[in-house]
Amino acid sequence: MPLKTIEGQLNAQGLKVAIVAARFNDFIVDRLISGAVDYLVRHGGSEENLTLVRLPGAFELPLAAQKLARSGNYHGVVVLGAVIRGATPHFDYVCNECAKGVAQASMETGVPMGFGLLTCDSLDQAIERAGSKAGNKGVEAASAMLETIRVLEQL
Ligand code: INI
Repeated sequence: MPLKTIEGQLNAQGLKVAIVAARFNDFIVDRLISGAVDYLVRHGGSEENLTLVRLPGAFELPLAAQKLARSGNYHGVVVLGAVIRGATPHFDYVCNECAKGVAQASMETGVPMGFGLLTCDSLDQAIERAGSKAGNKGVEAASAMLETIRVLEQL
């Protein structure tokens, strides 16, 4: 007997998406934004249906993501930022709060959110993940959000 399987088509046509991005480390985050936009447009989305919201840092991203999701105006949200470890434990607080907040906002609103927060030990690691050696995590976050939207439509 064939296994009943539900999967999402990677088709962004007609989807309204908010991209919530930090200004901190903007030279990295801008690459993540470009990757996410390029991915969505190449998968049938249109730039008119995309809204970019900029916030100071990763810590501020979840609240904006939650408000956008609650508005009912978006099928999904892509959260983008880059946290690079410094000499103090600040890194851990910012990363943890952002991850926790985005997960909570997505669960609470039922709106799929792609989590594209780089959490790196060095600038080199961030560069590698923003469109070079290790791919582009903005693309991955947009793809994960898109797939989740299309799966949830069928559940
Ligand atoms: N925010 C980031 O997005 N990335 C970082 O690397 C970072 N560091 O290292 O401090 C960072 N801090 C700012 C934080 O997100 C808040 O904007 C700030 O604490 C004000 O609330």
